[in-house]
Amino acid sequence: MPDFSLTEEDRSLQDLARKFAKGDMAPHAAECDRAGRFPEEIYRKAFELGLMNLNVPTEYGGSGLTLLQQCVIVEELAHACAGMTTSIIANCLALEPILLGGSEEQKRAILTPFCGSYHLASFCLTEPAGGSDAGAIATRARPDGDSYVLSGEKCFITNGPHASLYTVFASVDPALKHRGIAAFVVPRGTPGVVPGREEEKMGHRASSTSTVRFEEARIPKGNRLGAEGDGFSIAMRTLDQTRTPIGALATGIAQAAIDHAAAYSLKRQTFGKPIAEHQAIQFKLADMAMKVAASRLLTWQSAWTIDRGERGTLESSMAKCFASDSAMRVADEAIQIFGGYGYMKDYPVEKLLRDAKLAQIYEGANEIQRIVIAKQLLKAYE
Ligand code: COS
Repeated sequence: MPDFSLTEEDRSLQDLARKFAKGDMAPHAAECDRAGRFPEEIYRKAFELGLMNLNVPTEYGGSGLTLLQQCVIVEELAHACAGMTTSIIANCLALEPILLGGSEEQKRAILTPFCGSYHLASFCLTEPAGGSDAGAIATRARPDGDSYVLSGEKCFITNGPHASLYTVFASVDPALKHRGIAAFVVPRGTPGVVPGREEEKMGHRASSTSTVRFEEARIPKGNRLGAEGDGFSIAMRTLDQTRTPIGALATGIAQAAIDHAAAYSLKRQTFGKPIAEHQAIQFKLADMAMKVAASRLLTWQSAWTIDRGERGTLESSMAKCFASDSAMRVADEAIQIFGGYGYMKDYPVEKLLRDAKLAQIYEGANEIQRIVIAKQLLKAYE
């Protein structure tokens, strides 16, 4: 049975993240949500505190944290604002392909200067005609002498307009399907790299999302990660690593929903007593608490599995899928406990529902997670 008690170091990281979340993120969460403002000053501070490049080893200038430590931090940040958290952890997603597929020389040359000061990076896999079917991407990488020429369009790219580095997945040979995909590092200044307009989103409005177009963008062959056909495997292994923190993000949203709803239920009176004394409310709070505890356990179990060196494909999909489905239910019940007030923007719970929704969609829709889970499960019975 794994022991999930946090070490002193884990606890001090949790404290650091909690203080930053409460002091710097939470006071601006409603305003950024309403205005769709990208609070760069908060992201800079996250970088200065070592809360940004969490997965990058210290030898390349990152924070070098275990996945469990990353999850502990992400839950705290998401408790304050899931949108800001998405922008803060997008670097982990974008840099993971370099950690998994890059040579030692590439890691030193790319990660060390990147992590040395505040920079954002974007992971470019999804395309307008292909999100879930990642093996069918249409962006082309045409070899030409010492270069590749990239053409195509990526969409729903977190931090797209603000990134100084993109990790891009493109097909060198569409006939080979997923085996023809390669992964590349593309610096922002490359001619032909064109970030599109910011999307207007339902939630996560403090994060920025756009298309990124590659119009005959020429990049040196040395910017390819791994061999030509390694791209799909690099993308899948990246997502194995990064879906677990999405479980943590969803857990943070759900914990915030309980905290708001429980506090409100003790204050709000109906039929001559606080609504917390009505069983209808108690049953809701109890179900919400069980969902959050189970989400956190699945998330920590997945992180623990991956920290032990296992791939964690099954565990990360379970954590991401269960925690995000649970966050939707818990946020919904929090609104119900607030009644009409919960539907109003003056109260914090409607934002939680809008934010929870994205966790069911990004980093692989929950339908994809269920396919992955079923495939892994059935393997044991073959
Ligand atoms: N790690 C390493 N390799 C993996 C893998 C993993 N987790 N999952 C699959 N692969 C490999 C398989 O072993 C197989 O290898 P071979 O070339 O030796 O045959 C190959 O990848 C294809 O696997 P599979 O047949 O399972 O691929 P499918 O196209 O059927 O499905 C899914 C793959 C649906 C799981 C994948 O496309 C996916 O995760 N889609 C969602 C993408 C996503 O999350 N997008 C969000 C982007 S970030 S916002």
